[in-house]
Amino acid sequence: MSLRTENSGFPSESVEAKPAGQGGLCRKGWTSGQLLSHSDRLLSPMVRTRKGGALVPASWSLALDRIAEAVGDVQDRHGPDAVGVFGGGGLTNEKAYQLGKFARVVLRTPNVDYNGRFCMSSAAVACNSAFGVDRGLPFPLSDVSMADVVILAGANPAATMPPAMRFFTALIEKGGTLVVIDPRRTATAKMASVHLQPVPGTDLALANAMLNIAIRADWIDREFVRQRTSGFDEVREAVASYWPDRIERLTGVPVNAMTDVVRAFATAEHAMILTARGVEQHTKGTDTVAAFINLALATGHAGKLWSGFGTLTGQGNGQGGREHGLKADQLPGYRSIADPAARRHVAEVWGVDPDTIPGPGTSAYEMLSSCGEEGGVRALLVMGSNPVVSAPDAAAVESRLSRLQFLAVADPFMSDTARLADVVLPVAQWAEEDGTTTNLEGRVLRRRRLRSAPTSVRTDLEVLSDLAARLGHRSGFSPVAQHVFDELARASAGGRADYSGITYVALDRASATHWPAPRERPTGTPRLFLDSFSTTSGRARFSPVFHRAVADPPDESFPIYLTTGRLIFQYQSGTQTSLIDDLRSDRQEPSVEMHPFLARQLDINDGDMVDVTTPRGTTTAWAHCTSDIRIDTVFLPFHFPASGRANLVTNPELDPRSKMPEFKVCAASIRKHDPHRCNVTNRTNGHVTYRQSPIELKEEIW
Ligand SMILES: Nc1nc2c(c(=O)[nH]1)N[C@H]1C(S)=C(S)[C@@H](COP(=O)(O)OP(=O)(O)OC[C@H]3O[C@@H](n4cnc5c(=O)[nH]c(N)nc54)[C@H](O)[C@@H]3O)O[C@H]1N2
Ligand SMILES: Nc1nc2c(c(=O)[nH]1)N[C@H]1C(S)=C(S)[C@@H](COP(=O)(O)OP(=O)(O)OC[C@H]3O[C@@H](n4cnc5c(=O)[nH]c(N)nc54)[C@H](O)[C@@H]3O)O[C@H]1N2
Ligand SMILES: [Mo]
Repeated sequence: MSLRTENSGFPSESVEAKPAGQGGLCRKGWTSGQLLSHSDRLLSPMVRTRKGGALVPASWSLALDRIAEAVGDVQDRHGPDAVGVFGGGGLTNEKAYQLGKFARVVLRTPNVDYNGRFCMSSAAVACNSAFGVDRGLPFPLSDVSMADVVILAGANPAATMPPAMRFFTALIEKGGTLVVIDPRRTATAKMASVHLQPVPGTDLALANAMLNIAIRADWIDREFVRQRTSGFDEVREAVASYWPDRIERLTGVPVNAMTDVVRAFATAEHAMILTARGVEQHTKGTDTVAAFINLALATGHAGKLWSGFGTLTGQGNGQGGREHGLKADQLPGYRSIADPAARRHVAEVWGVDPDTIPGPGTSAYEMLSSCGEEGGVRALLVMGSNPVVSAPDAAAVESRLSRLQFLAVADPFMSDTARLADVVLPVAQWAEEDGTTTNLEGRVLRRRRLRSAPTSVRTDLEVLSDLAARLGHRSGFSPVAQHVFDELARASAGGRADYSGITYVALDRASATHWPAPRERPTGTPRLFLDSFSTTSGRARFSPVFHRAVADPPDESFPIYLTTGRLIFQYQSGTQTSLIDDLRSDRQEPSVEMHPFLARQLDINDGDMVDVTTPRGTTTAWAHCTSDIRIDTVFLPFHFPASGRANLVTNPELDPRSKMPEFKVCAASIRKHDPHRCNVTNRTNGHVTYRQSPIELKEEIW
């Protein structure tokens, strides 16, 4: 999402500069200029002089010395792996690259990961395995309006990507069909031609049933399957038992609705499936994405113009953030850290011996949950994330972070995570520094510095350069974004995400370039797969995948499905949007969406304060009654801090392949808020759990 603003005195970007949004900005974008000069902005490093003491302003040299000393001390006593790095998908490509290099070269720790693990990791694993590459969309976003049928699974772009809505609107206006799969009747679902409203956590079964229908109706593109894919027979066998009427009972989606959607999709000339977090943030998120990819491949809707599978990106640099080595298992250029050839190539660019580059480290949640533990991380550097609000089972994460020997946070604001830190570094914001980001289409965009940062703050690149110098690396960590980009481009050469043909000069001249852009094809590749897929065989791979229950399914004590997600005028963990007055007026307090029938059964009225409880704990929110949600499901936005955190109750169980937590479904109970009625403490971590007698959802309201 673009963050340039007009009302803050900056020129709005031209349509050419931001083609994916065609120059449009959502309201968060228009107002984010307020953050540059906001009075809550951090203007001095803050240091805690003793454990349990207050954070007090300090000089940069004192703050950086404290970090270097703590790193040295922890590593002397517990080894290099005891220091961890936690980054963010909002950081520019240059910062993501430099932070991954800093971890491997300066800290020599394998433990580096980032909040993108909570974002797009399931889609990334599924796309790599099916197509041999992970680029959110293998085509420009504007292609959406050229398709005849688009299925949006677990995505609510009307709230989360408003500038992209013009393409969906154009699709509908020219008579195309938009199908939305979401347990809630969202603003996006209201625009759609068809809305399927499944039980949370059942999309894999739904996709398999849709493929079952397509196979039995002979809507398979046999020629495409034969010529351009591998593994279909196994998938045909896998979906054979996904009889639509059986899956109707599991998902709540009527057979005739499934059939109508499959007919429209499979028989369309051009059709797409786009997924987002609604189907990805599950313990079976990777397999669910694979099930939708299977459907697209079997019907021949991939590797062709105006057709294909894609996933909608999240954060400002959600795509670029996962290409340059900020992931525990990855080196720049989207290379595997376990691949000897990749290690040799990157080691040469870094000027180090390949054997000194650590192997794969722990994933984001695993790292957070190892904090302060024997054999785990003892000192952590956080840059560009606020896990106290955004990580699952947040109270447990918060208590682990407090048990660290040392926590450093670089943030323009005093986030809830920064409040726990021993050292907080105030850093520059987007308009005050150069860099590049890569959007969901793999299009590399130049971000130009528009004004100077306050003199007392430094950029993240300066912070890494200063820290590297203190830890014995006086070269190799340039604070200049363009130098870092040039090195990143060399490190990526020959990798999956090849930037080696891209330069700042070229980006400044043309609008932007889609990777892969190797030196011999610097103009890049807007559309992938038209001739062949990026796998070694050139064929797309089917994967047989099977439905399984959610990790924490409803039972008598916790009878309701809870899902979480976003509101249009709030952003992420709220560090930034909570400061903007215009945005605070819109549902600025924690709220829980529930169907009026469910509310009536629970004796709850619209506007009551309620406790939402799961085996992890309780969060408190205002009841927001709406018939736009399934009767058996409630929805919590995750933007709010303190006792309104949705993540106090979410399930940290991980997808075994992507290590994505199950943010999108767990079992909950709900009751009117009553501070005196907490009657059960059943958690090892000491959190109090409220219990209620089981509700019986009456037959006739279903
Ligand atoms: N306003 C706003 N915009 C944002 C952000 C923000 O915080 N605020 N964040 C950005 C980021 S980082 C991201 S990742 C994107 C996310 O963008 P989206 O993925 O569109 O957003 P979510 O609200 O997380 O989830 C989308 C939908 O999934 C549905 N859902 C929940 N459970 C299930 C399920 O089991 N099956 C299905 N089919 N659907 C389900 C929810 O009801 C929700 O409407 O948004 C980006 N844009
Ligand atoms: N329950 C639930 N939880 C979720 C999700 C969900 O759907 N449900 N979604 C997940 C997803 S998709 C995501 S992406 C995560 C996001 O959650 P977080 O990782 O917490 O992301 P943000 O809230 O954007 O936090 C970014 C922090 O970095 C700071 N910051 C911004 N720009 C910069 C910069 O340039 N440098 C530095 N050093 N700091 C900067 C901001 O002020 C803020 O404090 O949340 C995840 N958590
Ligand atoms: Mo995200």
